[in-house]
Amino acid sequence: MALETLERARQEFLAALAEAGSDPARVEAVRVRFAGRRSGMLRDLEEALKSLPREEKPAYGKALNDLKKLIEESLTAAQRVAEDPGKRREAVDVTLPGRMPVVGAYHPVTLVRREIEEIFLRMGYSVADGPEAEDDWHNFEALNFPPDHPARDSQDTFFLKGGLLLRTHTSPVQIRTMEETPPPIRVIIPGRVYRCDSDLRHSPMFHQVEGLVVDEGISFSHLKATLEAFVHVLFDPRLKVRFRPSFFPFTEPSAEVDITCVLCLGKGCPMCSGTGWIEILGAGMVDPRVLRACKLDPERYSGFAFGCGLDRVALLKYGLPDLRLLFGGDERLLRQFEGVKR
Ligand code: 2NM
Repeated sequence: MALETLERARQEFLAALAEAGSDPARVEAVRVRFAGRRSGMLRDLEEALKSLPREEKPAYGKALNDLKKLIEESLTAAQRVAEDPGKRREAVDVTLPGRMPVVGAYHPVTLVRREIEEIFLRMGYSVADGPEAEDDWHNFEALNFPPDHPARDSQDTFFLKGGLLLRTHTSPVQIRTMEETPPPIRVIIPGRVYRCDSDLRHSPMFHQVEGLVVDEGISFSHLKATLEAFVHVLFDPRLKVRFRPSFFPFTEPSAEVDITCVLCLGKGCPMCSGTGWIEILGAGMVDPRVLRACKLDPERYSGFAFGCGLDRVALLKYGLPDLRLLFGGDERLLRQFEGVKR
């Protein structure tokens, strides 16, 4: 019976002390209530010892001593913490495992952009960038787009208030480069571009990387060798590169560039629609009219340029089935690229 009283007192004390937290006044109130010299609970419990039957005294006395010790030590610790909250740090269990930080992953488009940047940096190019909101001159006019070209229609291009538009390719940065820096020019320009186009294969925002070389004596063979080297480093040295005649307003001659299908190595498969080839680049010799628009003398200088969709390259390189995976923001896609560095 008496021992139960001690146990109840012990629980009452621990609850009160926990309640008091590290507030000095409340810790002091707990001390007075339980360990106060004149009217504390310990004093009453000591008093009760005297009136116990002799045979109960030893057990009660021992339990009472234990309780006294617990109360005194707990109060001392609580008072220390209350005086200086910094001491609470002493109670931290340093052997507990830490909380793991959430580690991010590079987006596949970032990975291929950086890989392509490295390849061209090693070939002596610089990486340039420019505004995504462009004017008509840099996006169309200087690139020799005729006034009635369909790309200049609001069906295809996002026009902004104030006469600007969202660039439809990164070529305006090439124009700015030619306007601002004298040859020799060797640059690549990665970046976001925008077209009014949205279906399974097209996103209104996508990524491009374009390249430009301008110097005296630059020929189509420089272009071929450059793109072949690029494709061999980026994908596979076994790939063949094929140039098909094409047309762009800003290059003459122009070509569409195919590579051997990276999946079947030319045998023919669903990815290349059985042809064994995949189109990945557009390219050509910079049109003399474009050079002239940038105040460069086409009699002295010639250049080549090329452009490539980064998103498609990312799908090809990482074997992803669908463009929408790149822009869906699904963490489960990104987690598959954890630890992939570039
Ligand atoms: C392409 C394909 C072919 C290109 C041309 C120029 C410039 F500014 F020099 F005229 N920049 N980019 C170009 C040429 C881009 O992308 C498919």
